[in-house]
Amino acid sequence: MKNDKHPNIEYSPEQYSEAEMLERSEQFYNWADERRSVRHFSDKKVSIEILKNIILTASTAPSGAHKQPWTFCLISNAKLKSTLRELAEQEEKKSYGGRMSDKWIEDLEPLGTSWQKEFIDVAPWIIVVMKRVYEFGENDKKINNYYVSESVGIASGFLLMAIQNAGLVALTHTPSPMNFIAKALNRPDNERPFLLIPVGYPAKSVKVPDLTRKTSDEIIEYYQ
Ligand code: IYR
Repeated sequence: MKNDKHPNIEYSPEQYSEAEMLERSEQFYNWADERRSVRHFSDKKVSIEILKNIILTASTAPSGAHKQPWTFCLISNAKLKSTLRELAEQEEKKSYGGRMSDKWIEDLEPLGTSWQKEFIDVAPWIIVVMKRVYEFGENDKKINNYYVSESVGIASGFLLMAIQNAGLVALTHTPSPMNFIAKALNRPDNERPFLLIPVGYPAKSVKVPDLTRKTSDEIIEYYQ
C-alpha cells in the first residue's frame, strides 16, 4: 500500500527449501529444548557487551504500534543487588508463609523454590524488565502505550533465548508484589516491574529438576 507520509522499504527475508525448513525447525527446537531455568549461579563475571547484545536482541521483539514499551535495568552493583535480595525475600517470606495457596506451594515443590533468593546476590547480572505503561508527552501528559503486557512478554521470551544463545543461564523470578523494585531502582511512575532475571554461568555441577515437557498432542488443537 502506498503511504507517502511513512514510506515502506524493501524487505526480503531469507527463504529455504522445504527440506531445509524441516531441518532448521527441528534443530532449533532441539536446541531450545535444552534450555533450563537455573536457580544456582556462579559469581563469575560476564562482560557488559554480551549483556547489551542480549538486551538489544530482546528489543527486536514486535510491540504494539512499535512503541517498544520496555526498559531493561541492567544491574551488577553489589550493594543494590543485596538490597533487592533483602526486599524480595521480605515479600517472598510472606508469599510462601501464607499468601500462596497450599496447592500452589505443592505445585512448586518439584522446582525446589523457596522464599530464599541467594541468586540475586550471586549472579553477576540482574536484568529487571520494566513495562512502560505510558510515555510522558508535553507538560507531562500521559500517552498510553498499546498491548504492553503482550509486547513485554514477547521481548522477555526473546531475552531468554538470547541468554541461552550466548551460553549463559537465567531464571525468571517473579517476586510478588513487585512495587518494591521500582522504588529501589528509583524508576519513574510510567514504569512497572515485569520480571527479575538473574543472568550468569551456572554454579559448578548444578542440578535441575527432572522435568518433561508436554507433547505436541497436548499443546496443539488442529483445525485442518
Ligand atoms: N514468585 C515466587 C514463586 C514462584 C511462582 C511460580 I508460578 C514459579 O514457577 C516459581 C516461583 C518465586 O519467584 O519464588
